[in-house]
Amino acid sequence: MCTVRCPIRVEVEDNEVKWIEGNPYLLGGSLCARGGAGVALLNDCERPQSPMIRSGPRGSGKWEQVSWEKAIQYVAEKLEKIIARYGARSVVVSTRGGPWQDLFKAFTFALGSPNYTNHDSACGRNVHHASLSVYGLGRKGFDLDIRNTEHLVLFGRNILSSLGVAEVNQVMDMLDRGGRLTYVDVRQTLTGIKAHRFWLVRPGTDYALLLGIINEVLRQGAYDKEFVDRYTEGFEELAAFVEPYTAEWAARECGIRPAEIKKFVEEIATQRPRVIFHRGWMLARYRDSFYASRAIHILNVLMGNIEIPGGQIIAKGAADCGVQPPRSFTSRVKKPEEKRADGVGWKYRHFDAGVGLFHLFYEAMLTEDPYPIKALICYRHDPLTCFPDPEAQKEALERCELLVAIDTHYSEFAWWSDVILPESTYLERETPVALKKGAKPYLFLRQRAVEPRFNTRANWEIVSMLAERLGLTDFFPFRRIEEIWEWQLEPTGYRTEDFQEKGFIPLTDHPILYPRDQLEGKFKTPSGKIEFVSRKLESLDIPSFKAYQSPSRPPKGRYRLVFGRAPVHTHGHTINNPLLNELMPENTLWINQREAQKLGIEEGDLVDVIAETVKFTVKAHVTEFIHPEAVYTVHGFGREVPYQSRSYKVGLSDQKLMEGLLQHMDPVGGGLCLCEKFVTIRRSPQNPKRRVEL
Ligand SMILES: Nc1nc2c(c(=O)[nH]1)N[C@H]1C(S)=C(S)[C@@H](COP(=O)(O)OP(=O)(O)OC[C@H]3O[C@@H](n4cnc5c(=O)[nH]c(N)nc54)[C@H](O)[C@@H]3O)O[C@H]1N2
Ligand SMILES: Nc1nc2c(c(=O)[nH]1)N[C@H]1C(S)=C(S)[C@@H](COP(=O)(O)OP(=O)(O)OC[C@H]3O[C@@H](n4cnc5c(=O)[nH]c(N)nc54)[C@H](O)[C@@H]3O)O[C@H]1N2
Ligand SMILES: [Mo]
Repeated sequence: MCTVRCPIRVEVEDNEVKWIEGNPYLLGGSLCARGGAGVALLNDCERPQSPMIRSGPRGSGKWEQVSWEKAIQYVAEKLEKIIARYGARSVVVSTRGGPWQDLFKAFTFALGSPNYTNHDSACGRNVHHASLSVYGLGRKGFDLDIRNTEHLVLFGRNILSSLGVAEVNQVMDMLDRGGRLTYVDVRQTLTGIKAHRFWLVRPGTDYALLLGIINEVLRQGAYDKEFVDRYTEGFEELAAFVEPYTAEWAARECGIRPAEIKKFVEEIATQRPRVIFHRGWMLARYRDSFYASRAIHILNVLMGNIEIPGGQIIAKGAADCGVQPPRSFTSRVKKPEEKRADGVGWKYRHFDAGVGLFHLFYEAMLTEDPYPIKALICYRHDPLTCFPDPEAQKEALERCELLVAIDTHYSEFAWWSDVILPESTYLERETPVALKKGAKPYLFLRQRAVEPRFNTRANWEIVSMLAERLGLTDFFPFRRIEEIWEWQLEPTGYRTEDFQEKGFIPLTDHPILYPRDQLEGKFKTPSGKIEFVSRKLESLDIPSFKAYQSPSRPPKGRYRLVFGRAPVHTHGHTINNPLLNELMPENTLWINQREAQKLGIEEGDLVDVIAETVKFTVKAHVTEFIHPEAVYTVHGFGREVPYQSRSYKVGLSDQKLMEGLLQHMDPVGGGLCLCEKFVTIRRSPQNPKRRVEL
């Protein structure tokens, strides 16, 4: 239902799911609406029920239902032809990241292609790269001990709506304990109304606010001098850089009061080191988000919140628990030495080459530079919903001879592709063993709760069939899940039965913290220290600090389009779920009251939201709790798959409005600047005429 993958416990009777709840040991039984709605996904007939091969032009909706043998044969033959003509490197495989990426990454390498990628340039890439530049550890390199913190500070991290159950539980416990919450957004949210302090800022000015806070922290001496002296590099340069960015200056830029920033810093001065500035994702969507994100990481370091309860705890792996890690599929293959077609690792040396940047493959498709890309396989990933400007994407996809979607739904990409390989839902399949890193690492896997309703297969079964047909059995000789589990688990000393009791295998019973006076070597930067001045960036002539540039204001009649999530939906793929659709069938356009008044728009009126060639008409939500420069909507709607009757053409699609943004990335962070679109708003002529009271 969502890539947070909250661990669940499922009750089954006669191959029917009767009850789904959060894992009692990890979540105390809690689950969100989406988790509970898994039952409706299972029995939903509006999902692909057998493999399908396109029989008309792309997107025409003409399909032939075929057997698995025929579908695998078709995909394999096409791949072989493409590989013979253009080389294995012309195949790109993308998945939604997460613990099972190992399987598909290994499959990509086994094919002989270096081009494995994922969704992240539209999600957390800037935050990830910023984290690497400061700590040498990626975005997931820390576990946040929110439960025990004194003060949680959130920049557009709408933690109670855009949620993971474990994190929500932690926040609620923290609030119950008397912890403080500060929330910064361009609109009010479910999280903001529980916060002690809510700052409504001008869109895109978080970097200014962060610089102002750093300036004030240094001015008040409200930082951990000992920690900074011992473990960091570049403090003098940081201090010199932030000098002009005073709290007064920042407050003006963001539209809040200067005294508020000072008071905030006075407060955290007494609470540190147990103060967490959440790294989030949202700050990855403006053109200076990489530097804003660095500023957040730097503030955490100034608080000295590393390796303490209530702070940021370096994520531990199996070795920290004295256990050998489970075997990975990538250990069975050699990574091809070829250059990546997205340029990451050679043309763009400052980016993490692990997954590269998906959107840059579109450029390679169009230009054939550095070489042609002819096949794209997407597993659990819907690029046409994930990336801006689907029409621009389709132009590039036209250059591909094979598009394969491995999905549980008709994604927008599946509908456009050549072959749909339907995966069994998470309730109907097993998954390989994975390791959850963190303060308390554990091993987990998924068991099949019920047998598949339709002619669908598990991810490992699909890989097994493809590997067999393509002669890649050295890489994937497995035919049964038990064989996979046993092979993976062998070095760990654990057995499959050990998952029975709790649904996971804890590798420790207490959080593991490194001694705070022995953190040398824990940061994987070139200097081994936390780098305020990044040696890697500087060696590539990229500055560690960037002068602030005020975001442009929208021209008259236009607004900055911002977006977010609703608690009951996951991106685009739950909109058609019968239960969740009932809870939230459509999205609306939030607009500031004064602006609405100028445009003659009242609550519930239909409004036209217009980009260049794209227009949507939806209901307006008029509120004083959104910045006048912004309009807001929930992402995922405006779908165009006719087989999904509940969601077909309902609501507006933010990504379709983002015309021209497909290659608009933060050049240093690699993230796409999804919040840099201005749209025109007007009251729709479709509204009934207003009666004039005489
Ligand atoms: N305009 C705009 N763009 C955005 C965002 C936004 O808010 N606005 N959000 C961004 C963010 S943060 C992210 S993370 C990305 C998300 O982008 P994606 O990762 O592409 O999105 P999802 O909808 O999570 O999942 C993609 C596909 O996985 C399928 N799926 C779900 N469960 C399973 C399963 O068990 N097996 C298989 N095989 N498939 C499954 C779904 O049906 C869906 O088609 O989008 C980004 N892009
Ligand atoms: N229910 C639900 N939960 C989810 C997901 C889901 O699809 N559904 N997806 C998961 C995923 S993949 C992700 S990445 C996370 C995302 O988690 P978040 O990043 O917390 O969530 P979003 O809802 O995308 O965006 C948060 C907020 O950013 C605000 N914003 C826009 N511009 C600015 C700005 O200039 N400054 C500030 N401070 N705020 C701004 C928006 O108004 C919005 O309220 O959620 C995860 N959890
Ligand atoms: Mo995301």
